[in-house]
Amino acid sequence: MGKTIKIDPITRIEGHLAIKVEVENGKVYKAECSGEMFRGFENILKGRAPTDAQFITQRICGVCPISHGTASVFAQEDAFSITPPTNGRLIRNLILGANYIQSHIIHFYQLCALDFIDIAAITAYQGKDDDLLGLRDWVNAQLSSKMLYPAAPFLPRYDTKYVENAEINISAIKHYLEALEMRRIAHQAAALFCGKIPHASVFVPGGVTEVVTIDKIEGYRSIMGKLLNFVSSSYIPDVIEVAKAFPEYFKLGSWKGNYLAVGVFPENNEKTQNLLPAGVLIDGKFSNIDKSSFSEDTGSSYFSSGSGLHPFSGETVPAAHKNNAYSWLKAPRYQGKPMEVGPLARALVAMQNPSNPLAKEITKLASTLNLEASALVSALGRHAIRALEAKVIAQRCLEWISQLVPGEPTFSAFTIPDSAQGVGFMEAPRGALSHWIKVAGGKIDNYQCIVPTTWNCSPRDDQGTAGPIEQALLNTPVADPENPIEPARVVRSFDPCIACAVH
Ligand code: NFE
Repeated sequence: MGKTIKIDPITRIEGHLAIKVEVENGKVYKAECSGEMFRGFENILKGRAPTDAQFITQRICGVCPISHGTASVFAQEDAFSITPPTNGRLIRNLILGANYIQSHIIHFYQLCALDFIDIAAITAYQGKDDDLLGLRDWVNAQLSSKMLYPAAPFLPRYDTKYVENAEINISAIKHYLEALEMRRIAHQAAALFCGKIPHASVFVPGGVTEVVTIDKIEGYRSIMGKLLNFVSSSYIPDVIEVAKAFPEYFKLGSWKGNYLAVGVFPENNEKTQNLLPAGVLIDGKFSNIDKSSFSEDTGSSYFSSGSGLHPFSGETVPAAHKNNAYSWLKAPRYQGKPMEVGPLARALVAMQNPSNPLAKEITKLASTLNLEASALVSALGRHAIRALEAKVIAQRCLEWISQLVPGEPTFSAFTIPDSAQGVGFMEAPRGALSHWIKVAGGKIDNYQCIVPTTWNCSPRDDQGTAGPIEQALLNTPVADPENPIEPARVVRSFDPCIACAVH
């Protein structure tokens, strides 16, 4: 007799994602991903000035607002036929780069590491580090209190196997604390060029409204150097330690997937070349992106909107009591297929060109760890790629910062046509993001966001085909149904964000 396990919410911070798995003979044989809230941003945007969109859509999320702001101005640039000047393109890359790095660091340390690292090791810490001593004393005091959840967010936790080596645990806990500081300074670096974080004030179609000065260049360079150092000396080594302790997660979380990456960090003003390139892999076969191949099904979603619509004609009509629906996410499809997006998709696309910097880093790590290429398609593969990506982005940001020219323009002028449409393709940290805008009478006539987590946490489509995470969970072992750490580790490797994913 099978057992149903529901983990709700499963994300440590980012929104209301519930996972339901059916387990028989110790393995998952059916899974459902449910986004449990309605957003309605697409409806809020209708009838407004197009240039409101880059500010309103940033409020979708506090983690990846830069991606939404950028996708929005990219969509308008496509619609208005404009390109930014070089300074504008570089500043956007620099803001986004800092935002990516903080997102990856937070994902590993704050959202996932405690699934692997033994946080309880801190209770017996005998060293001299002030931060660790402070944490030890706080955790011990909490544990001896009568609070309902003492020492949250560290404890309680699943009763399972964690890293056993005390030195590795203590070092990772120290990095957990340092990661918070890294996030703070990454925000500071971005804010040098975008006014404030999380919701930046400088994005306009055609570039950014910030100017370039030597003090901003030097401030950014100094912070990015510190971030690169943390990524290289703490983040990547910690992921490797987790990988050594849990090698089975180079197999778990895989699926016979298709992959979509829409390209990010433009290397030219026309956005035809990207540091992390665009492409589609279906059944292992590579092709370029075709804008007409996108659609969203609503059969399993709490929407009465038409199903299978292209995003230019997408609708967002909530239907909270719809029969047979189980998610506030729609089911995005490319050529009718579910697609995994995110670091793994970016890596598989980048590896089509072995001289791509991310591809080179992955090849090096795979050889250090003696991994088969197939090991990348896994929960640990996603973690490892994210860490390497953070390094590649930080390195490239240090080059872009040197290419800024004080005094040169940072935006191009534009006019809003009476009628136009455009798409902004942009890789957010969690994967392929696209904003689709239709303008009529100079106002927003329709706006749809198809977001990374919508792809990954997609519910079943109208054909009954499960989404990527629903498929990646199949056959995941669950040793103890009271402590279902294995599906939690698999789902969290995708870094879901439900505030972004729902419509
Ligand atoms: Ni709310 Fe986001 C990213 C976007 S997620 S975090 O990255 O776009 O699906």
